[in-house]
Amino acid sequence: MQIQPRVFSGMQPTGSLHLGNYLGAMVNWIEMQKTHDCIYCVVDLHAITVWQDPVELKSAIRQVTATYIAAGLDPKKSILFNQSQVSAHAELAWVFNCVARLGWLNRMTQFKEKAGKDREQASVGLYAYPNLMAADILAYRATHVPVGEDQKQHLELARDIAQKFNNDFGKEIVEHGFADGIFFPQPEPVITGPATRVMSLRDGSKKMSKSDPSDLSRINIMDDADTIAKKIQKAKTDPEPLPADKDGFAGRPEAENLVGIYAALTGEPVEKVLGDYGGQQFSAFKKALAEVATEKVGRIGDEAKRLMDDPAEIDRVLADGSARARVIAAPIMDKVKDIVGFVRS
Ligand code: AQP
Repeated sequence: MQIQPRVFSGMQPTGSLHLGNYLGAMVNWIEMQKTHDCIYCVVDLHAITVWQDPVELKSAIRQVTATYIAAGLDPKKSILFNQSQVSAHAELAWVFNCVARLGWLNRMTQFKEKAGKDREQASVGLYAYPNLMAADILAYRATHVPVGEDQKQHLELARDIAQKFNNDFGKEIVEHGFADGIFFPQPEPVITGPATRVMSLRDGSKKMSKSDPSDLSRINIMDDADTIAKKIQKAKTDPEPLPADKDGFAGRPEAENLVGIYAALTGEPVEKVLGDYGGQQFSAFKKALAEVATEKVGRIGDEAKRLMDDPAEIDRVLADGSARARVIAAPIMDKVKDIVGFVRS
């Protein structure tokens, strides 16, 4: 049971995926399929850490799966599945609830942001979310985790949990045949590309997010061409023309964000975009941005909508992916139980 390079990542079915999810994470997922064994999950257990309407949740799970496939994830090559169908995630999360320390979770900034002022009313699941995320990754002993910048702190916590498990059970890990005393690897975050943190179109200091109450703040993959163009046209900017170089972004987060999105969508360096548009007004640039966004996002959205017409086929993909995920996770979970000291009969 050697540790081998393996990629794991996931998205929450808490609404339609947006440009931030795509550029921050999914572009790297698609690329890593070429070189690695990849497991991509629709993390429905994470979704219910805040209230989800059950009918909408079912639909969102299928929609996220359709978007994965439409964007270029190949269900024959990579494993695509929804988290709740593989019990190892919840089982290992419980073990990690007992490994992670309260002090570690207290430092998590995402919980503070999502719980807001009314912390007492937040679910226990929202608080323990990073432990479940560590379990998602380590149930497959995954080594690489492509995510956006906002997940960096959770990844560090997953590494701490892996390390503490290895330390706490060092003797047992060796007794169960892992001579170097390492059962869980230290998963590496893969946070690369020109758009690791895509910001809201309405406020350049906030990340683009599914849960932002304003739909104008994000470009959803499912948006039609007119809606995308309208959102870009209404995107917040400042009265100055576009800067000629990156230094000119100082104090102008909205300009930096729109140029970053354009660069990520076209594959051009930011310097080249500024070379072409520096000194021009936003109106001309927004027109060009709307064109590339409509072309790229529209194509993925159209294909996802087509796939959504056949929900039985999506469910079949999820069933197949879940079966393949269980084959990897079950023996790892058995070993965890042996190491921790549970009786298995
Ligand atoms: N704005 C973003 N820029 C770059 N990457 C982003 N990601 C999310 N927003 C951005 C990355 O997308 C992956 C999946 O995210 P998630 O669905 O698990 O939830 P999230 O990070 O909490 O994203 P949202 O859209 O803000 O959802 P809600 O509003 O439901 O919380 C992750 O790799 C994330 O880094």
